[in-house]
Amino acid sequence: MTLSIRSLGLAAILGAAALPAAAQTAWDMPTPYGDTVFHTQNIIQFADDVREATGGELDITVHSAGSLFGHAEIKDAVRRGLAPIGEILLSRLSNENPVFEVDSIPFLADSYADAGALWEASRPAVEELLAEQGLTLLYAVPWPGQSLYLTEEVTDPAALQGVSFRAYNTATEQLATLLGMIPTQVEAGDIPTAFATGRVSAMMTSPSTGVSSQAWDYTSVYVDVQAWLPKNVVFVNTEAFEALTEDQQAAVMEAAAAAEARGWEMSEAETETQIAALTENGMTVTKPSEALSAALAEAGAVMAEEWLGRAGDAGAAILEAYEAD
Ligand code: PCA
Repeated sequence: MTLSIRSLGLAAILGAAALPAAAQTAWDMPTPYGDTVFHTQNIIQFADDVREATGGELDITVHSAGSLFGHAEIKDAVRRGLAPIGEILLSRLSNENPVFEVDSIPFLADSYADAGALWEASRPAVEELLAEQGLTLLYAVPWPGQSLYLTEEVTDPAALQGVSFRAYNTATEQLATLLGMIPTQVEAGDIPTAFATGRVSAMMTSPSTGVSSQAWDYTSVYVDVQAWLPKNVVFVNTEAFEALTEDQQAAVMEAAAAAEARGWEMSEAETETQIAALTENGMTVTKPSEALSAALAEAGAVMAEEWLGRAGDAGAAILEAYEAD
């Protein structure tokens, strides 16, 4: 008797387990920046939204801070299907096409309104170039404006001559060179070590990255220029995306649109709070001198012209659409 009840229970459990379960998909998502960075927090929310909207059918695991693939490998990893989805700094692809770099030209779009207009003007071209590689763009979110971190106050731009400068893409390398500095590429996560070991002694980045890398430990002056707002992009391997059900695809697109809107708001809100955090931690927050502003503006103008030369008709079309906005 006992035995038969037990068998019955077992049969019920086995029966339940044998029910056709909804297809479960698990996606690993490599990202370059650390967990405390607002981009990463936004992505974690995106993954939660997707999980909820699909009733747990699509489960995205975020691997932050380059822990699954390094920043330089993420795009190709997703293109080759080694990871179905990922995030990078868009302008890191400038060696493939100058169109990817338009958001890193100093002073071309240095407010959220302008950065939004520039993204609207450049998004179709970016989308198309990624699509050619089997990648589907999901969304883009800008970093707060890029400002100068120095070990001492500089009013005369001549004082920058020979300073070793931390770069994160070719545009920041070019800017450093135009100002007479010596650029070295350093990933965001390696900034503290690069300063501590004397490899670099100046950088231009957002207040967000200044705070996440504790810039007050190795620089003392923040010069608030907010010269450009470079974007991170999130994209998916198109084949992996198309393997999802239609409902799942719609859920991903909806969560992506929400993440884009939320990310732009987070970014803008961070600008002030993270500058305040730099002050609280003892940094001197200053405005650039007239001479320094002029030197930066001149470098920006040189870069804009040089970029247009490289980007040709595609570049001109983006600038035209941007200016028409
Ligand atoms: N932080 C990233 C890119 C731009 C930014 O604000 C970095 O410094 O690497």
